[in-house]
Amino acid sequence: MLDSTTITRLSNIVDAAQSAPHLMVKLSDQAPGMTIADGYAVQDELASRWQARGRRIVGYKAGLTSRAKMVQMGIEAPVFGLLTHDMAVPEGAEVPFAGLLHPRVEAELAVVLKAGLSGADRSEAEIAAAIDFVQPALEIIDSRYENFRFDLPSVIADNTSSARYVLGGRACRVADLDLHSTGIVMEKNGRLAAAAATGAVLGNPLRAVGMLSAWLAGRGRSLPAGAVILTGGATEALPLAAGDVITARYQGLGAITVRFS
Ligand code: OOG
Ligand code: MG
Repeated sequence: MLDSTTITRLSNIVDAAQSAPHLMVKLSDQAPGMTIADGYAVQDELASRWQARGRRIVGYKAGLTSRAKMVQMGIEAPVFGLLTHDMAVPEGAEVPFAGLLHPRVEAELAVVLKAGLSGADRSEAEIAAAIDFVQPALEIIDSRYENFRFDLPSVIADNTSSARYVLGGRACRVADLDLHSTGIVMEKNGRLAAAAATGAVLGNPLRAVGMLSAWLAGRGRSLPAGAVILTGGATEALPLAAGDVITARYQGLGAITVRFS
């Protein structure tokens, strides 16, 4: 693992690129030998800094959990990041394009927990029992790396490209849904742009919650009640331009629309 002086140096680079958004060179090019664990060490350091600045951590996101996303990014392993209160955009609000670098949008299923969840090997029933409701979500990702090109340690250090997210549509109980085959259609400026079923995410997006719980357990942590979890894009992410209107329609769960001003 990299020494703590190097983790601090890398954290300073990412912190600057996220705070006053600008593109940076792939972190692993600036620290040869950087590992996945080093990427999470940078993410942890940034999380402490955010909290010291009054940003509240409200949940987690899983990324690269669908084949479409893995193929798009050329990375074959899921990643985990943090959600803060100020990344949330209310449904129906306009998202200012200013302050974003080269954003993309993903249609995801969001999960909100009513009970804590801990440990590895949680069954689907145990995961479902901890869930308050699931709801459609759009995640706006905005890698701070040039051309959205990165490797695993670098994207993890950049909090897995997170920028904004919107929860919308209808909140539903897990028991009322078939999370293997719920359809999702994404429209860009009124035209079909991508489509998938929720099962594109690990066969059932609840598995992303189980993986997240297992990953946290390996670090002596757990998911608290109330946590919001984004389970990962079901289709490839769509590039955005100022003026775009994105609508994601979820079978039985309503629709979310976001407008980029
Ligand atoms: C990494 C984040 C991926 C998802 O839902 O798969 C992600 C990226 O593609 O920049 O959020
Ligand atoms: Mg995502």
